[in-house]
Amino acid sequence: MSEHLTTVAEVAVDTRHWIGGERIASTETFTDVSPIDGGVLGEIARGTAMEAAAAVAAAKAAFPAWAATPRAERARILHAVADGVERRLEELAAVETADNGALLRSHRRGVMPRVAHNFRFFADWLLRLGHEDFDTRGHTNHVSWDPAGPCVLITPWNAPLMLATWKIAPALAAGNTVVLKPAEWTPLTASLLADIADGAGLPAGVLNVVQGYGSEIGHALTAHPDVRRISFTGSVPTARRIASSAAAHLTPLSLELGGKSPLLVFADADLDLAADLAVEQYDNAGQVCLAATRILVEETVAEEFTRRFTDRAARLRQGDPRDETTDIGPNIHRRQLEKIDGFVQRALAAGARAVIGGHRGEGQYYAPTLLTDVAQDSEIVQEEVFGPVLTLQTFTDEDEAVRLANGTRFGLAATVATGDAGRAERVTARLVAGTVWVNCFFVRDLKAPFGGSRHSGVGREGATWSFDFYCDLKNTVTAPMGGKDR
Ligand code: TXE
Repeated sequence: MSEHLTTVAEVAVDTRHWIGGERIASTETFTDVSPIDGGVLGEIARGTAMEAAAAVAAAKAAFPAWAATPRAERARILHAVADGVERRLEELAAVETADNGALLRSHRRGVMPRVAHNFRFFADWLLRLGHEDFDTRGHTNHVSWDPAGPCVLITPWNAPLMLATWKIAPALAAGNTVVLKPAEWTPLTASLLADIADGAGLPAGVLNVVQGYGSEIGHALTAHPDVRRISFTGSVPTARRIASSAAAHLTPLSLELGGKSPLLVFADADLDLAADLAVEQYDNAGQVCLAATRILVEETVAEEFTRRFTDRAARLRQGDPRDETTDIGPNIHRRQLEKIDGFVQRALAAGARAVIGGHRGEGQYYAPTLLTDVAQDSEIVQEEVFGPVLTLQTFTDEDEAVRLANGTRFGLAATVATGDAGRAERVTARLVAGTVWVNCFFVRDLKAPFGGSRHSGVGREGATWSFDFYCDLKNTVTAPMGGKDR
């Protein structure tokens, strides 16, 4: 094991479940391994239907009191959780990097501060959440945001604590209780968050964290009759499984799924900016749902764009994610690496050309790859790879650009590089995507709705949209008291 790999022993992450304010072990465990060097990080409790039932029961028992807690008090506790995250920021960043291999500097400076912000934002939004009462023929309509009950949150490994707290913060702010199941490849920071929430005064049972495999405890949670909401971020096949188990009890679902987002580069674009935006898609080793993995370039500038892109890509430093100078870390898991390489090798065999990369690196790293000569209906253009693999296609006019951009089953995001404001307006209006960026990428505000169209998801998260999902909206119509005018 590398000498500065953070081990569980060093940071004292509890590897058991957190249910009803207590640490609970399982009879079986699974091994959590670091993608950096394969070092063992811990033996994690492998939950079953039994722990799923216990966690939902704890969430159900804690619900009435938490739902009845005044908004201001709920908001105060969520701010205290954010304080706790900030106090333990270094530890959270180090553990997350050891567990998922993403850059330590991003965790320190970007991700973990955003985790704290998630709690602050939804605590503050709760306090301004309201509806105008209105009158209907002398009757008063009053709309209230009633908490829904226990929520099951199932999260992935590419941005573990960030994505979990996008869900936890609004769910708790709304007055719900939560059972979180983090991905089995990255179980650690969720466990730390349970300690932080406990220290911040969140009552027992309001936040429960269970560990284990999706097909075991994950499935049991989503099929549980007492669960009132399920929010999931992950892959399309898993979303289908969750939707079918949720169907038994008609449990409302929010699904944030994958993407195959385009970056459209028009001839009138600032090509340096466009090349910077393209290279940025290798961030987090390409394991970003929003990544614009399909570069679509206007034919007349394709050669020049490619030159500027490859110049920049050649300067990327791949290596240990704990080093300040590293740009790209390892991929999450050996299985994921094999999956990435499978996509690339099949594309090459089908006639694609690797402008850069096209092969594995050492250990659990994949060489940043750009493939060209790819057909629109090919697997590499249509399927999410979730690794540092981009494709490049050319177009001759706006219509063709939009047709290629919209030509997959996904619709999560799109990025447009152009120097023409009129074109930006025309093109963005025609793109099917939950988020469209013009001459920028990854600028994200919790005030905005976030989510995907088509197979990229169901529902939107952010600000009021999150509360819409996590609340049972109720309209109370009151007749004038003592009124006889019926
Ligand atoms: O995801 P899964 P995987 C995509 C990406 C990647 C692929 C596979 O393309 O290559 O998915 O990744 C839990 N009931 N994304 O297999 O299976 C599981 O335990 C309940 C895109 O790791 O979707 C984990 O907590 N839960 C993505 C979570 O689902 C179940 C992020 C996600 O795992 C379950 C991650 C079941 N039956 C992967 N089966 C994005 N949109 O950002 C699994 N889980």
